[in-house]
Amino acid sequence: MISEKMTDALNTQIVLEGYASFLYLSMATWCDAKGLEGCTSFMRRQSEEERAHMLRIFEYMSEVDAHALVPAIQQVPHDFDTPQKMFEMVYAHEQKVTKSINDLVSIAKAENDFTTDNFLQWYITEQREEESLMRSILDKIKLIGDSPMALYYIDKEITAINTMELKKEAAGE
Ligand code: OFO
Repeated sequence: MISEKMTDALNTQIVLEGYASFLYLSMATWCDAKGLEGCTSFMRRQSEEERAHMLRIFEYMSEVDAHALVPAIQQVPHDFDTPQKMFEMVYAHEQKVTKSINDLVSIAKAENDFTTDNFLQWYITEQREEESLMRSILDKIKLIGDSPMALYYIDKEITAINTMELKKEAAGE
């Protein structure tokens, strides 16, 4: 059994992961409307990943006999201006998630809740990888530029990155 404070904090994390899943789905559909196929697939996959992150918390809470709450669907933005601005928003959201995970770990440590601390370590690694991935995408976009002509090359790069991520997933990494 975990504390009430930890239960509430994990439920707040569920809200963040669920929001990320819908935000990234909205980004996917925006990319689709712009004809950016690579970005669409990338954001669709990211959206699914976030849903999996959310469900992982549900499973953990069930194991420790805590009540996981299904969050309300919050309205997400529908327009992202340019791929660069969109990925900046993704990066900012991932940073927010990282901070929230770090706060959860602090609570777990303060409560000597070693089980939850152990559960959260997976998220620590995941967030490091996600932040690094988004930073590298932003670096590439900055190199290519964000002009209408550059969009084709950005989409090609994102297609290659997405293929790599799919390979990693298939290999269980
Ligand atoms: Fe689940 O928020 Fe990042 O990956």
